[in-house]
Amino acid sequence: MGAPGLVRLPIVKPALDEVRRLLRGADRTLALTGAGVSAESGVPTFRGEEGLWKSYRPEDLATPQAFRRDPRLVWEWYAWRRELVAKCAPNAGHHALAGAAGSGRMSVVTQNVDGLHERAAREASAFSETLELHGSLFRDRCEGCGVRFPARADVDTTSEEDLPRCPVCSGLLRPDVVWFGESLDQTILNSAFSAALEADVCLVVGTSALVQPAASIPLATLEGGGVLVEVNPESTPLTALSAVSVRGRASEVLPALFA
Ligand code: BV8
Ligand code: ZN
Repeated sequence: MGAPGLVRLPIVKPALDEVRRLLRGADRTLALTGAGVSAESGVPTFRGEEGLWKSYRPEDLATPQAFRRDPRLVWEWYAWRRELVAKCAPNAGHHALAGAAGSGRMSVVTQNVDGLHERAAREASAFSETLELHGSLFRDRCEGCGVRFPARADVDTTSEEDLPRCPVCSGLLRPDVVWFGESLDQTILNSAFSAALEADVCLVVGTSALVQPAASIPLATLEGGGVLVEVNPESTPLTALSAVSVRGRASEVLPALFA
């Protein structure tokens, strides 16, 4: 008789029950998400094994200096990401959050620029506006006059002369995302912090909690007397501050939490 096969203990179950209890008791919940919530949709994370930053360094591409130095290279990276993300779809994690947000008891703040939370909300025909802290891959903005446009599908990055130009002032267009060293939209940031301050639970999903000021938003929930719950296969600087930290993937854990 061979040794009994190793049974995969449901180590997550007690944690899930505790999180469900916290969510049921919460009048207001804020979900803060990062690239990990989109990992199972096929969108590469930033710092993971196959991370976006592996092939490029943030200093080289996601900064205004990089864009001034080599707008063609920066546009090439964003055009590649836009094409890749356009083929991705929201996963069960996005849909679970969209459903919970549709009930009006949760708001979603994301660091992601992939638009997948918005798409999940539209598919759920749940009106729940996602606060996009770092902008959107699918909008362009004029470097000159600041006017914004829905992103054009194909960006010609053959040469600097071919890069997209503003029809209003002929200024160079750029992706409407927040680069390192750039300030976030103050209105969006204030809304995120006040939602966190009022939240009974801040559900932190799929972020390495390294990028500021986004990583400080959950601390406002603690200041307001609320608790943190984390969903991440790995630990992060917020793990020690979390009432529960579920070691799991967003597309499995979130549906289980809101089932
Ligand atoms: C600012 C848009 C004020 C672009 C992004 C020196 C000079 C200037 C600024 C600074 C400085 N030193 C520090 C700063 C602040 C800087 C910063 O935070 N730097 C860090 C790196 C130390 N922040 C800024 O510059 C911000 N602006 O501070 O303005 C100012 C102004 C002038 C001068 C001084 C200050 C602007 C930051 C915004 C940058 N833009 N994105 C683009 O996308 O191209 S940030 C980028 O990183 C993405 O938005 C991404 O979302 C974000 C954070 O990464 P994560 O989402 O956490 O992703 P990551 O890969 O790291 O982690 C994934 C996680 O998921 C992991 O934990 C993994 O375990 C987990 N996971 C994996 N699979 C799953 C999963 N979880 C669940 N389920 C799974 N299946
Ligand atoms: Zn313009």
